Amino acid sequence: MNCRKCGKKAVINMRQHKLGLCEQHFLDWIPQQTQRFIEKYGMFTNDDRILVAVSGGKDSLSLWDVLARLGYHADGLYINLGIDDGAHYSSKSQRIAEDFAEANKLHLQVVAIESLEGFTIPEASRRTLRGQGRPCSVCGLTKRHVLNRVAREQNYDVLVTGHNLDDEAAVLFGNTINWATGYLTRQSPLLEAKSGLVRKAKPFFRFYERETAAYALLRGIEYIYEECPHATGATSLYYKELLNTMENRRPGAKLSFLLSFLQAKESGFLADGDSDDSRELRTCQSCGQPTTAPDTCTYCRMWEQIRSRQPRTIEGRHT
Ligand code: Q46
Ligand code: ZN
Ligand code: ZN
Repeated sequence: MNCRKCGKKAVINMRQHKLGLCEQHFLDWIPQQTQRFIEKYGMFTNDDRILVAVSGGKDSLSLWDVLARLGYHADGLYINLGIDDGAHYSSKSQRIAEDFAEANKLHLQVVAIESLEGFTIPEASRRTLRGQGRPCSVCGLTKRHVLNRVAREQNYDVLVTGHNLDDEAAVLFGNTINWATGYLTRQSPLLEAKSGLVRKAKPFFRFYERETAAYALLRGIEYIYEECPHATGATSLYYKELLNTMENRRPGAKLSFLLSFLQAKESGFLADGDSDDSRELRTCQSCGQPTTAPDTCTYCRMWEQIRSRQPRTIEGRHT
């Protein structure tokens, strides 16, 4: 296939768009499309201060690169989770994020969970029954809390994440087969700010994972190839595989699954009654973040409990 713009040999063929592009035109196409999505969904403007959640992976670094190329004021936040047994996932991804920021003269701040709360995520996970031995539940809650807290305390207008179409379609698939209507109502490329929760946007939500990977590769962006070691066996990876099988049979299946859902939602498919957004938000007495709990938020209660417990042994007993 040849590039649709210049006729040179295409380096990427996007079957869902029936579009082939050469390197140069692909590297122009990604920012152009990103800008189109930002405007179409009213995500942010040039006047906004943007905080990018940077993990050191291809999606977040490509997103940060694209936003900088488009002239947005975008700073990065890297959260060190302390996942360092074996593959040194955290130290490696932090080094990659820092090198990227330095090379591109971008501002990156680093928050280490161990310095903030006294334990790394794996240590914390061993001290709680939450997540049944897997650290992802502790990790997810902690990341969401810290991202919102930093964005809010430092007056950022919007928090952006590098979620791509494969991520979004997998989440949608999981929520659909479980008919998790509360989550379905909230699944959106843009969540407006409300009661202490900052605005959240996902400017890459319409790009396939292979497109963000190709962008990082062609732009020469160094990123961490390895997944977090705790992602192995995650249900979301299984959903991604299923969706890829569908995509191979019918190019564009993932994109149409997500876009049709967003359209259906727009036209009132999920009535307001299905939303748990109407729950009243109060202020956590300990950290000042919004919560539906009457006094202390789930995050503060979880870390309080983690600090007061002894680690579990392999057999699950307390030492
Ligand atoms: S939640 Fe789980 Fe991820 Fe945290 S422990 Fe690793 S896999 S990083 S997106
Ligand atoms: Zn071309
Ligand atoms: Zn709290």
